[in-house]
Amino acid sequence: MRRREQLLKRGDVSFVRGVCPHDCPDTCAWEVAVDASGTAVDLWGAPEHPFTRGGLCGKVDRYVERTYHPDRLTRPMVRVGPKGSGEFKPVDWDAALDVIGERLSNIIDRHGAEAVLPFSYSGTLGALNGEGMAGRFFHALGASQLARTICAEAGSWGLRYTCGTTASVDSMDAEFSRLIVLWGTNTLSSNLHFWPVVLRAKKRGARVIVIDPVETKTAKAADQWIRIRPGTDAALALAMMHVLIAESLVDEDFIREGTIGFEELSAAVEGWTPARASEVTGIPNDEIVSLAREFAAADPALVRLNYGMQRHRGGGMAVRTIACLPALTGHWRRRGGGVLLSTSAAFGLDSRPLRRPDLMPTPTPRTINMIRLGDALAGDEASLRRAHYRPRPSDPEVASLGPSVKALVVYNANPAASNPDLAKVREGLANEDLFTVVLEHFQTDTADYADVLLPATTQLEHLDLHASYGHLYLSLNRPAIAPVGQALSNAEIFRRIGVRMGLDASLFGPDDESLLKEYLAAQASPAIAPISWERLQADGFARVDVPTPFMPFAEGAFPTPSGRCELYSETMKEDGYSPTPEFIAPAWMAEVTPDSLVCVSPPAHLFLNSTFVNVDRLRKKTGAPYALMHPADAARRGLRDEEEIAVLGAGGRLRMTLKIRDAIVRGTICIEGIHWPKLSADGRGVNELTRQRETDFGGGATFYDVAVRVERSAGA
Ligand SMILES: Nc1nc2c(c(=O)[nH]1)N[C@H]1C(S)=C(S)[C@@H](COP(=O)(O)OP(=O)(O)OC[C@H]3O[C@@H](n4cnc5c(=O)[nH]c(N)nc54)[C@H](O)[C@@H]3O)O[C@H]1N2
Ligand SMILES: Nc1nc2c(c(=O)[nH]1)N[C@H]1C(S)=C(S)[C@@H](COP(=O)(O)OP(=O)(O)OC[C@H]3O[C@@H](n4cnc5c(=O)[nH]c(N)nc54)[C@H](O)[C@@H]3O)O[C@H]1N2
Ligand code: SF4
Ligand SMILES: [Mo]
Repeated sequence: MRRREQLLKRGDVSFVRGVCPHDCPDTCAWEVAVDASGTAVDLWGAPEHPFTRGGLCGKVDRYVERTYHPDRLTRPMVRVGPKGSGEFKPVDWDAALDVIGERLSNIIDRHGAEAVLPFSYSGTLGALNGEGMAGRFFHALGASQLARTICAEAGSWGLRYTCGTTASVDSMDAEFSRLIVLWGTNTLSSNLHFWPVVLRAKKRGARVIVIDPVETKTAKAADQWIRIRPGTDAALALAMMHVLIAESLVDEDFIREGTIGFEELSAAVEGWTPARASEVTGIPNDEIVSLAREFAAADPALVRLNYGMQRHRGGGMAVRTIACLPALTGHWRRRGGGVLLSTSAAFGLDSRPLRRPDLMPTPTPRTINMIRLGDALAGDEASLRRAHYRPRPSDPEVASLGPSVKALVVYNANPAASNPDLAKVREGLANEDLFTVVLEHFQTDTADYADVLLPATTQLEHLDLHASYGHLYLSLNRPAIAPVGQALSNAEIFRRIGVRMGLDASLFGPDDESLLKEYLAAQASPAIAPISWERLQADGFARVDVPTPFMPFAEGAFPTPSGRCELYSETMKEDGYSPTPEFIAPAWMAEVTPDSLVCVSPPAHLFLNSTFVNVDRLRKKTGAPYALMHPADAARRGLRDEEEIAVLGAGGRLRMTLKIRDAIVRGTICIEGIHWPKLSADGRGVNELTRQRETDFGGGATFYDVAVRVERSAGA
């Protein structure tokens, strides 16, 4: 806090409370220092926030630098060069809105409103500038709906089938755990502020185990690293349950009162001996047995599971299987025990008052799965059919396909870097027939394909309200500075486009503050109802009103159809799945040949998805893209450390440097992301290698489930 004290002495600096907008579980509260000229000079984590505790991360520490970056988009622009060339000329807002209003209206007249597709994800998690106002606009328009599946669907469905909700425990209660299993998550990079909680638990004597194909920073800092083959987590969990049941390490009372389907589960895990799981996962037999025993003995154990194991064909079933573990051992009874994925459901926020789905026409417009953007834009019927959202095997094929996509409006997302099957995405975006509007801070790979490129404000410049998926605090972000250049908030941009298109201005509210106040006031959830706007303004954040400790399943009551933890789920059966846990082999297993490897591509420490890649200092520290490979795999191919290699996948060929380390499971390579293709030497990105294939539950993305080949680069 030296920075704060020094600035306080200057006297001409004021401090504005806000919150980090990024898609990160930590949702840090921050304070921005603004000088007399209205310029932000610094920012830091709010010291009084129980989860933030005064520190941001290495990325967001650079948020002021990113905000005033010389490449910031500051004026609306229209395309002058060929599609994808990134050549634009600045125009004023009126002219830009004229073009958008006219083109969208023409498209709707000729093809219907479903020909317009919004494309967005989590560039900001703000209630208003995320999907709040955009949702309202696209609902009123009757545009196609987008299934926002790129990140978290498989696991959410897996937990809901099993426990009825994703709201399970308070992340801060991990302090009271005796065994923390960090399963498919790189805490020190992607959930940094959970680490101090882990350390507090360690001080009380807890052990920490990381289950990951890669020896990440987190794995290095843990007591034990269990190296697992990608996509095989369900097999490990099945074998753990096999041991728990075979050795009578279960909590019979909890099973009787708090679960249904123990008999069926026992039958399902009977054949899953540790020896069989060892063959599938690559984890030694005795390591599996001792993990199960240690899990049972810990009083209590917590599985902090995140997204790593979800990005595979069987990702949903993997999470569903792991979620059964604490019900067998009764860990839910004790503070700090259970399975924790996301805390957001505990907020009980109702997004409808902002997004207004009631404005949609009937029948409701079709829904397109975002991970199939490439298919959605391809223009042929078979591809469009595949792009329709069908999250479960029981979902029938759609009867009517609807029109081809003629207009795409992208905000809070960078699909030309972050979507699977980039070649197909680029091909779709390059179609001269497609009218594309992009709202952005920077000229990303996606922005290069825009017909109209609009400058959006950053979190320093607009008002918003934030829930969190990593803790239990609701936060208000107050604007600290005036918009940079002519940037406008997403909310204001959609308000203006809506009015231009002849929608009733009163639909979009008088201003952002009134909308957010109304939204908060409309919340019926008992967790939110006691939190007033005034309190958020004064304090910046407030804990949702749930009990401390938050242990919703402690008595064995779960919000499932049976009211219990469903080891056997009738709903799953109806939806077309096995009602009991099972191992669904990852897609790569059927594809690997003797010379191929499976490729995982988790986030780089200093990037936030594709954000911050253009902040020079962070990109230089991260270095150019590289692939991590086990020494045995490298030796077989005659490859040397630090040499140039080519990685070949379904959608193309990437050049990068090879790093040979004994820090990854054999048969796997790891390429951290998400670098901007346009800033990489070969103009290509890691998602050239990934495919438009859904997870078992919820139609999620399978980024870490691809087979690739690696060879010495021809250019080397
Ligand atoms: N610094 C930083 N933080 C971030 C992000 C970022 O880009 N950068 N992104 C944010 C977002 S949007 C998200 S969704 C989260 C994601 O953060 P996490 O939940 O941590 O998930 P991932 O980073 O996808 O993967 C975590 C780990 O899972 C491993 N893994 C891959 N496949 C498997 C598998 O089959 N089984 C197991 N057990 N492990 C596997 C990877 O090697 C990786 O180390 O992080 C958020 N936080
Ligand atoms: N290979 C591989 N691919 C992945 C992943 C992986 O692990 N491996 N992770 C996947 C996951 S989990 C996710 S969540 C996705 C996310 O992938 P991306 O779409 O790359 O997400 P972000 O980088 O968070 O944000 C996207 C854009 O939103 C913009 N933005 C931020 N705030 C605002 C705003 O207020 N207004 C407007 N108009 N724009 C704003 C930012 O400038 C940024 O360019 O990537 C997925 N892709
Ligand atoms: S990205 Fe995550 S860790 Fe970094 S400041 Fe934002 S919320 Fe905190
Ligand atoms: Mo994500």
